[in-house]
Parts: sequence; structure tokens; C-alpha cells
Amino acid sequence: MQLSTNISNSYELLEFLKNQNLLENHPEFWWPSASSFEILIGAILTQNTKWINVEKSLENLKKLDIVSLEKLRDVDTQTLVLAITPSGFKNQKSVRLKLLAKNIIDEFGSFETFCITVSKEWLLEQKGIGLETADAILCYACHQEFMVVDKYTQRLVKHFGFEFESYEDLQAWCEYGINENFDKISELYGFEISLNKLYCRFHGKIIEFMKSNKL
Ligand code: 39A
Repeated sequence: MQLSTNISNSYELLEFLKNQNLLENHPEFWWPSASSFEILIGAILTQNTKWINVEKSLENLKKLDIVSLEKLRDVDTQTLVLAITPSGFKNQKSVRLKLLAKNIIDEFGSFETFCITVSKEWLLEQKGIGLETADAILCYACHQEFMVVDKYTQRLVKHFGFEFESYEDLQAWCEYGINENFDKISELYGFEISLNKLYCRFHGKIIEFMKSNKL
């Protein structure tokens, strides 16, 4: 990590991270299985645990073939609890996952309609969904223009001298610098990239950078 690096906005942070090729061996939108219902499961399972534990739970769910709205709603609770044990808070998370699946079916009918029409407000009304989880679902499953920020983002920007009082303030700082400089983005990337994909990859770069212990 170049301790001498100075940044004055989130576009410069993106530039700094982009030069390090952090996403070379990762999917296009960084989060595995982006655009699918699996994102909703991962976004809830990842609360208060490490991603490696989420991967184990997801593996179990895939083996049992319960990675869809209807199957999750209908699976018996004990089977679900056992499958998601690796990612912790198994009883609480299983109740929340089943209820979310039921509410999506009742309100939207299908995952596709959910992705097109769901709002952040609706997600925040669901049990166990806070700002970060809602944004992860909107960004990675629904490809809406929300950037996810988290503890890693907070720690990284603090290192560069930026501190924020709330999740929303940190998110606004991340999004503002990118939007203000969007005319430079296609030059930086060498191709046109959508704002949603940029947010996905920016968040992914932040997590991979922090996990590589460069700070
Ligand atoms: N903390 C994390 C992650 N670490 C992750 N990946 C690695 C792929 N995802 C998708 C979410 N949260």
C-alpha cells in the first residue's frame, strides 16, 4: 500500500484501486451469481459472519436444490436451519429467509417482477433487512443504481482521511465522486460501463483490497 497516496474523492479512490487489478479472477459483477435469487440468500446469510461461511451454506442449499423463491418458501424449517448452520444465527436467518421468499411471491409474483419493481423502502420494511442488505439486493440482484458500502469501505476511506456519521453519508460520498466524474470513466476502463456495473465492481475492489491486508 502506497502510504503517500492522497485522494480527494471517490473517483480517485476508484482509480487507485483499479490500478491494482483486484478483480482479475472474479465474475463480471464481482458477487458470484449476480442477477439471480441466490444474491438475496447470500445478502442475508452474510450478516455478522465471514463470506467463507456463507459459501458453505450456499453449497448446502444448492445440494438440496433450495435456491429459488418457491423452494425456499416451502422448505421445512429444520432442513433450512441445518443447511445454513455454517453462516451462524441459523434460526433467525432461516425464519427471515422463508418470510422474505413468501412476501416476494405474495407481493410481486416472480423474482423477475421483483427485480424490476421493488423499491428500497419495501426491502427496508422486511424483517432482518437493513440498509446494507437492501443495497446489496438492489445492486447485485436487481442491477439498480445503488452502491453498497460496508465496514470495509468505512475503514478504507477513513485511512484516506474521510469519516462519515452514517451509512447514507458514506454511500453518498462514494456515489457522488463517481457521478461527478462519470465522463472520465469510459477512458479509465477503455470501454463503456454502466453505472450499476461500476458500483458493483467498485464495491468488489474495496472488499478484495481490504481482504488482501494491504492496509
Ligand atoms: N464479504 C463479502 C465477500 N467477500 C463477498 N465475496 C468475498 C465474494 N461477497 C459477495 C460479499 N461479502
